[in-house]
Amino acid sequence: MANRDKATNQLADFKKAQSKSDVLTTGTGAPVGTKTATLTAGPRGPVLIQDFTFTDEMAHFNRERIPERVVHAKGGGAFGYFEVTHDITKYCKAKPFEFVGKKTPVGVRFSTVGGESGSADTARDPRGFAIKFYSEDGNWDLVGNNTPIFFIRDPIFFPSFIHTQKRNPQTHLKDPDMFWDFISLRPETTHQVSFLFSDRGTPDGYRRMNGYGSHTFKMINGEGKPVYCKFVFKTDQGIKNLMADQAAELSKNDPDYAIRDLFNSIEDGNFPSWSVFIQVMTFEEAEKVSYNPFDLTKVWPQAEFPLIPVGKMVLDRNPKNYFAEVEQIAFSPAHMIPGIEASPDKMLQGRLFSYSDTHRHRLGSNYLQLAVNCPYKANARNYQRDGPQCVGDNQGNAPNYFPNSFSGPQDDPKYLECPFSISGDVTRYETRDEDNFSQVTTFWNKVLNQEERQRLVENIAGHLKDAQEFIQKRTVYNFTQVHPDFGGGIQKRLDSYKN
Ligand code: HDE
Repeated sequence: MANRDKATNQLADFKKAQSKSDVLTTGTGAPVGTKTATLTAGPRGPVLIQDFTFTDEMAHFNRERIPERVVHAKGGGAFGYFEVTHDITKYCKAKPFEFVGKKTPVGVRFSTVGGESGSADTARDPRGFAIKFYSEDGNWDLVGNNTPIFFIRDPIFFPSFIHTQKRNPQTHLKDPDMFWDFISLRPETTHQVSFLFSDRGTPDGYRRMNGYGSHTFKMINGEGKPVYCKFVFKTDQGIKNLMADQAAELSKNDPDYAIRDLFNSIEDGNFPSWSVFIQVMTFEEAEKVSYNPFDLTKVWPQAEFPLIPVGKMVLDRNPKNYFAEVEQIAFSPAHMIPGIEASPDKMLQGRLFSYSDTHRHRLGSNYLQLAVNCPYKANARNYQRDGPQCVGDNQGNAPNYFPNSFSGPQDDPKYLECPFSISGDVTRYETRDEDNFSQVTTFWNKVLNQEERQRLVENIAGHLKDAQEFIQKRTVYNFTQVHPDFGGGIQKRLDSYKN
């Protein structure tokens, strides 16, 4: 048959791999006589309640849907490995970086942010870039995006920000007034909004985009010495973006373009890979830099903090079952391992609470026991017991209290976090005017070429035109702080929509 790609051929390939069909059973494993007729009194019914074949399946069917992710609902995943190519043990003792040549299994999920689970994965949106490293010291999750920065720098805005990316509470429609009202009231969003409406806001699938841990993290070496760091994953496939009209076309005609592209590429043996780098800043340097190194709306200029090569990430296995391995995979920035610790970045701090909380809501309190989330290279031993959907032996007959005199799991001071000192009063520090434009000005002047600037202006005006006049004005004002041509270009394009 003409150009049936591997994704389309999945069932034919499944059949080829099966020597014979399994015996059909109920959920209890009892073999089933027929799957084509309910049990009825007489040929015309009624159906007998004792028809367990029917009620067993129907009752499970009624409970198949779990809550979708409140953000990043639409996504695709794959599995593979991270391999060390350069020694960074002088910075970090974490197991995945133990020696050159070491391979650590990974699970990765790419996603959009605002859209529902059935929405288009070619929408203009940041892309989630989440990696689970299954290490011998437990699972480490680096839950990043395809952008090195984010819209806001204080987590308190996150629920409201996400509400503006979703649907109007009455009309249930996407609402440009919501979107641009928030964006223009919080000028710290200017850097990421410029990134979002640039060509990189519509990447061509998941393979041709970079990934960033975005936050500043801490790396601790074997002597207990800490440095600050950032993680960068540069695609080996080369950056490729869709133009706005291509993305709009695909959103209509092939809303699963990115998932299909990733699946087929791996099935065809064309394994996507990323070269992994870190940036390192000492604590002394952090005191001296002219900007807040923990401000998530800012990058660390690579001229000041060059990329240090670390390794390569390769994705060479598709999920066997999407729900089991992609819908259920649960990432959290709080899932850290010895050698990796949090920085004071307020957004990272806010995330440390949120992710496990949302997983307990979506997947239940034993979500870490699900196969795809289980730290299978480590040995989770603790005093957590019971709870719904408890999978496995519930830690068997070991003591369930601590301290104890009966060989229960013991703590070890060598795994203590690296101590750090803190100064300053405890209060609520407003961050609205903490230098919102210097780095996006560099983005406009030095990163974008003239055609890219033109498309950026076009893309913003094409969306902003549907917001109310007073919101347009406030928005244009912010972009004018970046460059008069930026705000002026948007205003000119907005005026042309009125004629
Ligand atoms: Fe998320 N984010 N986030 N986020 N995020 C979630 O957890 C949250 C932020 C990111 O493929 C949620 O499992 C807060 C930045 C990815 O499963 C939730 C804040 C970055 C994914 C959550 C942020 C991300 C999520 C919803 C502001 C890039 C999908 C579903 C403080 C550095 C992971 C879930 C996957 C998912 C909270 C902002 C990346 C609600 C509170 C910044 C890639 O817990």
